[in-house]
This record gives sequence, C-alpha cells and structure tokens, in this order.
Amino acid sequence: MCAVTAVVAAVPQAAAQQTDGVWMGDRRAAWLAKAAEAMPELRRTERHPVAVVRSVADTAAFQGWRMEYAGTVDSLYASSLKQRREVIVDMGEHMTGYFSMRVNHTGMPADAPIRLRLTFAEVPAELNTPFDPYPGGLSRAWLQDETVTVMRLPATVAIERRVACRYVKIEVLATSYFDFRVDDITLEAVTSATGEAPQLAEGTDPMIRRIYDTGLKTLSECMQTVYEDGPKRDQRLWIGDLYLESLANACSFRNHELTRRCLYLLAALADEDGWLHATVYEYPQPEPQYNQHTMDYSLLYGVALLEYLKATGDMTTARELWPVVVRQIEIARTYLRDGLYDMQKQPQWWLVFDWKDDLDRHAPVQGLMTFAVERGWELARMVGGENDAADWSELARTMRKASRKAFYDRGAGVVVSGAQRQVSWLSQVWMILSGTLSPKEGARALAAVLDDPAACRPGSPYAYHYLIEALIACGMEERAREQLVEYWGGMIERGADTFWEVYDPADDYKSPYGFHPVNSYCHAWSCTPVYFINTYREIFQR
Ligand code: RAM
Repeated sequence: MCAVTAVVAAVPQAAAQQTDGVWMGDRRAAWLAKAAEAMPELRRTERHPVAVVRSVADTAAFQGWRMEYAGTVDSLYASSLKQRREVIVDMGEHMTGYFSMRVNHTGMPADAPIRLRLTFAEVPAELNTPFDPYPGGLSRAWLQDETVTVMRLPATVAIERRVACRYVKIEVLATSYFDFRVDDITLEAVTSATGEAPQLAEGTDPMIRRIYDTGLKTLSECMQTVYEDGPKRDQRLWIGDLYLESLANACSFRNHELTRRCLYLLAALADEDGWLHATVYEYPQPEPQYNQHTMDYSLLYGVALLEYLKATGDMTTARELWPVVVRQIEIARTYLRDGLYDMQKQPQWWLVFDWKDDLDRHAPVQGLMTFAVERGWELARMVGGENDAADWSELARTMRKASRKAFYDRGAGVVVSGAQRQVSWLSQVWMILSGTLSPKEGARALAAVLDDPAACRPGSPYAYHYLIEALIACGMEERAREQLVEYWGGMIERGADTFWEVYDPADDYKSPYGFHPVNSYCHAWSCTPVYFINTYREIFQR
C-alpha cells in the first residue's frame, strides 16, 4: 500500500456519531433553536420614488437600454394615469422591500374595475425585454411583474411579494370611462444590516470608493433574515454566498449574529449522513433543498466557520459546529483516490465554481479541497479538535503532491485540467490558494493565463473573488488592484447600482438561465470588494 492510499484509508470517525440513524440527530433541535434565537430584526425604511423616467434604446448602454429623466413625481401624481397608459418611476437606488401606492378617480366615480400591471426592475432591460413566451430555465415567476385588479376606488394597491428594484413600471391594462391617477408610491425597504462600515482612507481612488459603496449596498440588500444570494432571486441561503458575504460583513457592518444564524441553520439541516445541503429555505419552516449537494460548497462551510471564529472569538459556536466541518472532510475524502479527487463520483456540472459550463473543474475542486483541509486543520488547532484532524496536515501534503503530478505542467509553468489539458484562470487560482504552487510559481502561472486569450476566463464575480485572493497570495498586488478596478469598475461604468450575479465584459446578455432578465442584478457573491478594500488597505486604499 503506498503512502497516499494509507492517508486516504485512515478516515477519522470521531465526529460521525449517529442518533436514530441521523447524524448528530440529538443536537439538531438545539442547533435549529440557536438559529432561531439569532434571527435578526429587519430595519424598515419608507422610501419614495425620486423621478419619472423613460427608457431609451442605446446600443452603448448595458444590455441596450438606459433611463432618462422624464419629469417629477409630483407631476405624475397630479396627472391622469389613464391618459399616460404607462409610466416608469425611479426609486433613486436599488431597494428591497414591499411596494404600495394609492389609486383614486379624478372626478366621475369608478363604474368598473381597472387592471394594472406593475413591473419591478433592477436594471433597465428588465422593463424592455418581452417576458413571454418565456425562454428561461428557471421559473417564469421570478420575473417581477404583477397584475392587479382594483375593484373599488379609492384603493391602496399593495404587492404581497417582496420585490427588489430600482425602477417600477405601471401599465394600464384595462379601464373604463372614468379617469384616475396614482400617488403615494411607497417602498418599505428592508434589510438586517445595521452596522456602520468603516470609512476609506483619504486619498483612496475615486473608482475604488464607488466600488466600495456599491459593494456595501449589494451586501446590505442581501442581508435579510439570512444571507440571501440575491433579493430578487433566489432569496435564500447558499453556502458559497454565505462564505463571501460573511467575509465582507466581518469587516464592514459586523452583524455577526447573522453569520451565526446561517451557520447553525445549515448544520441543523444537513442530510442524515451529515452532508450539508448547498442551500436551505427558511419558510414555511426551515428546510433544506433536499439532495442539493455540491462538494465545493460543503467544503467552504469550514472555512466560513474559521473566519467567523477569527472575527468574533465565539469559541462556543465554533466548538459546537466543529463536528460539521469534520463530517464534510470525511465525506469529501471518500471521493479521493490516491490523493486525487475522483471526478467520476459526482457530475462535474454540479460543482459550482463559476457560471462557466466549459470550465474543467478537476484541478479547481482538487485545489479547493486541499485549501479546505488546510484551513480545517487551522480551525482544529483553535477549537481543540486536533484528534479529529490528526492526519489532515499530512492529507493536504499528499493532495498537493498528487496535484503537482497530475496538473502542473512544469515546462509551460501552468496548471492544466482534464483530458483536454484545459488551461483556465481558476485552475491556477485554486492551485495557488491550496499552496500547491509556490507564490513564485503561482505568479508565473497567473501572468501566463492573464495574458493568454485562449485560456478559459472566469465568468462571474464569484470566480473573480478567488482570482483576486490568489493574485494577492502570490504577491501580484498591482494586478489584483487592476483586476478589481477593471472588473467591478466595469459594472459601475455600465450603470450598476449593485453588483451582478453574472458579468462578462464581452457579453452583456450572458445568462446561466437562458434569459438575461432573470439574472440577479444584486447578488451577494459580488460584494467582496468590501472585503478586499478593507482587508488589504495598502493595496486598495491609496
Ligand atoms: C444560484 C444562486 C447562488 C449560487 C447557486 C449555486 O442559483 O443564485 O448565488 O450559489 O446558484
């Protein structure tokens, strides 16, 4: 038996306790109760539109549309909506919350119901792209258009669903002889972000300031009763998003209770073997999305717990949840063969990493698992879990050795992945973050791919986060700054109020769901410039 196999065979069992066939069955109720105790209060603010705007087709604008000022809100309130037929109001900034408005006749009483359509949009193209026939891959109902029938006037029209928007379009679909108008358009905005984020140093580059403010806005919109992935869609907790949001929160709003709530919620809702579900729901009661596992996300849970502990010193939570981390590594180890992650065991399309179908995920998952084992070992030492993790350090070494053999093309100085020997940015990134490449090798590899148009590039801000981290890890601070400004600044230049789920500078219409209006345009995993700008002040605050 070679040394590599010996490491793999020695799976620690310390945390794998079963109660009634359910892993940690006796603790789950207490974990759920802790999640409930940490439920944050939502801060509610009444907001009103700032202007009437109109859509302008413009090939130079993001997705071909921009908004132009078209009048005051008072002028809208003073005029007939029936005659306008449709109007768009601008809320002034992205908001998440509950919409209402008043409708009243202007003279003759209402002799019939009226029907209106309200459409809530994060970006202009959502108001200018026909939704039907719906070509998208996710539910059509995520699109925020609502038809309301008003039977009697005066009336307050309140939309039950929580919406996320910058713009609201009101269209008159059906009416009768009488005239009517609207007023008191209100959005009760909600967020659980309450802390004050640090101010940036004087002299910070203006674009970095804008990126910081937009990142904070993105994060606060996603901070609700969990860290949501996006307030428009999916409005739920995913582990990968939680990790990045909690990093950004820890150095800005510092609402650590929300992180604690999410960590307990995920733990309590793991499957019966203790494998975390990638995503969970809060309503009508906490429940996981059953069978939804992605190994990269379950491994990142431990890294999120480690960062939470570092930020808070909350040893009680870290110790209680430590077995969850052990369990994720145990499960991931069953995928290892000779120190290499076995891609045959899980369909690779369901390893998240990026919105990029053509990304070969073998080197990335190998690197991410090594990184998680390494960070897990750091956590073990902090919580006194060394016995559970006795061989993790050796395991990480073994994996790195196997990785170098399988993935590192020493001659070319780059990491390759898969049968086609794909060269991607993310393969380099994860081999750097796992410590498989030395900083010098990493810098050489990244310099090579960044300048190689044939290399597989990242397709989402989620992937870019890890790129920036890797650039910093191998001393490429200038490139890190450049990439951050170019990528997130690119969204701002295209008009972003909040950062998007997907951004490809070469393709405004890119959508993982086959229809760009259903993308989320305020997406948690894009908020991490907040983390970089605060954590690496010497790079970003000058
Ligand atoms: C999307 C979510 C989220 C991501 C998962 C994998 O639907 O919006 O951000 O974590 O998929």
